[in-house]
Amino acid sequence: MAQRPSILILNGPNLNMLGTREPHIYGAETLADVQALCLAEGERLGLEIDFRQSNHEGELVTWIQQARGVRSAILLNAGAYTHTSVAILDALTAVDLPVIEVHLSNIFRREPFRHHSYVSMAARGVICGLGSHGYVLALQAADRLLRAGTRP
Ligand code: CA2
Repeated sequence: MAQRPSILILNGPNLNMLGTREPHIYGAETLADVQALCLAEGERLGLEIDFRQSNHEGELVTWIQQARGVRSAILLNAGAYTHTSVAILDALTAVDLPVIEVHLSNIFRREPFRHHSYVSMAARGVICGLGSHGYVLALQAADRLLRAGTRP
């Protein structure tokens, strides 16, 4: 049987705190709940899911680099690094994979410093403001892109 496409889902700093504070912004689910949603949707779509979180910019960069030639697509919620990290942008640009950017909150309804994303420059699409359902939608979008065989 052919191998299933492998999707790397990366979560940046403080997303391990989901469900513990600020539920009015980020929802009441924990990151483990979001992971379970993604695994279920991956199963439904026939995708292998590798779901990770790190509070360290360099670790995220390393994981992105390691995805080259191994993964089929990357879903990324880079947390606050979204708005600051040229290093993550450079890694995403170099990896030559379709990238979908996800945010739980609608970053455009929040503070002005959240309105700019370095990640977006390397992303095929951006989903924000729909909570954990955004991850499910991003997986569906990745599946569709991969089936269409489009380039990053
Ligand atoms: O809306 C998103 O998904 C964000 O990427 C979340 C980041 C934020 O810096 C971005 O601007 C938008 C922050 C994640 C922090 O999550 C927490 C959850 C609960 C308690 C504390 C932090």
